[in-house]
Amino acid sequence: MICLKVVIKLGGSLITDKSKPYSFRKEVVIRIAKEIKRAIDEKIDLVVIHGGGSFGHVEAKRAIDIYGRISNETISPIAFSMQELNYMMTSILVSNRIKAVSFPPHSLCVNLCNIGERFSCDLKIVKTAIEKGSVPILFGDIVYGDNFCDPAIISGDDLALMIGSYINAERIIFFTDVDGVFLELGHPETILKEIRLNEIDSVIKKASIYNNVVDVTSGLLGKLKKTYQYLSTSSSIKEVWISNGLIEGNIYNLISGKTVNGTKIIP
Ligand code: IP8
Repeated sequence: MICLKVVIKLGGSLITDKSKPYSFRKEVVIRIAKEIKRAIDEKIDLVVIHGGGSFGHVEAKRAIDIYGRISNETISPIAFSMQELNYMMTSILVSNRIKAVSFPPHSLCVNLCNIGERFSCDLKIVKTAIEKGSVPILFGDIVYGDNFCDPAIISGDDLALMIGSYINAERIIFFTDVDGVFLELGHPETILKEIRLNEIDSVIKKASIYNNVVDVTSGLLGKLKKTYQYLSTSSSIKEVWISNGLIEGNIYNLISGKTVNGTKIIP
């Protein structure tokens, strides 16, 4: 029997409707839970991370509109919005007999304000939870600033890569609402099926020019950039995938070690 260690990130655009504040895609998440359950029954150690979608991002924008920046006053409303979303996610996983246990990142991580290593997270409990047979569930969150540092938003993308490296996962999978990374958006034929680590830089440059992207730290190009940082230092991670979680079967197949249409990034 195979025994894979896998980290998945369920993007906010997959589990919520980003065009409407506080709208949870319950039917999509129920289907996702069934696929997860089917995969982990095949003896897979899994960590689930989810994004903020129309919960955390809406609340973060509201907080910035009021206070002008992410400050200590904004911690409670942003953290609460994410815990509301996480409660709905965890409820559906648990009612599908997945042993999900939630670990809010604001109680594990702090913002260091360093340019290199921005966040410090104590992830030991996540490893312990896996060893005890649980499925840890975490989410993009707001975290306190260390000493005189301001709080900051830690994205689920960062957490997925950080936890994947920490637990020595073989596969990290980003499920979004698109099929993968395209050199040119709106041109399905430009999908990149496989990207090698040493090609990431040139892919980011080409894709930014084609798509007129200035900020490559967010979205799919941000995922590529972050993947580069983690993949170049982790020896366990063999594959990072970006795939469409709205397509039935993709979640089951990728968690259980199979391949699907999407973008695969390899060392
Ligand atoms: O959607 C953001 O997480 P992400 C979380 O993974 C908040 O970037 C609080 C906006």
